[in-house]
Amino acid sequence: MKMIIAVVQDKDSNRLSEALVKENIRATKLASTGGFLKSGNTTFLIGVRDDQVDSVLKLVKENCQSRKQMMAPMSSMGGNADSYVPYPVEVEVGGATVFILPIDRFEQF
Ligand code: 2BA
Repeated sequence: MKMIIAVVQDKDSNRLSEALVKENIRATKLASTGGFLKSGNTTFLIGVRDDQVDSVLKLVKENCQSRKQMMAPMSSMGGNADSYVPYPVEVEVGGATVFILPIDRFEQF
């Protein structure tokens, strides 16, 4: 078994959950915050059999798109005067950041 952890943009999270439910894949959605932009994103925990990993990755790819986002001036460059950026910076936020971890043991009670 594998645990797929996928960080996706909030705008894509409903579409992805619907696609997972439709394919009968169980998942947990967590409200999360990006460390860099400090804005909300969604983290999915998806526990699946090894042979389901590729189809889940396909669903994530199909339902999550990358977008450009503006970072407000000085919102995350360290917060001191030396690193102050007086203009908004455009950042490309990926469709999904995905981690795939082995599961040692799975139990449900
Ligand atoms: P954030 O940390 O808010 O990052 C949003 C986007 O800002 C990133 O998109 C990247 O394009 C840019 N960015 C992040 N750190 C940067 C830096 N130090 N310098 C310049 N630009 C930077 P993505 O890479 O697609 O990441 C989207 C979200 O996925 C991240 O939101 C974070 O919540 C998560 N993430 C990405 N890489 C991760 C990692 N290695 N571990 C844990 N979470 C990660």
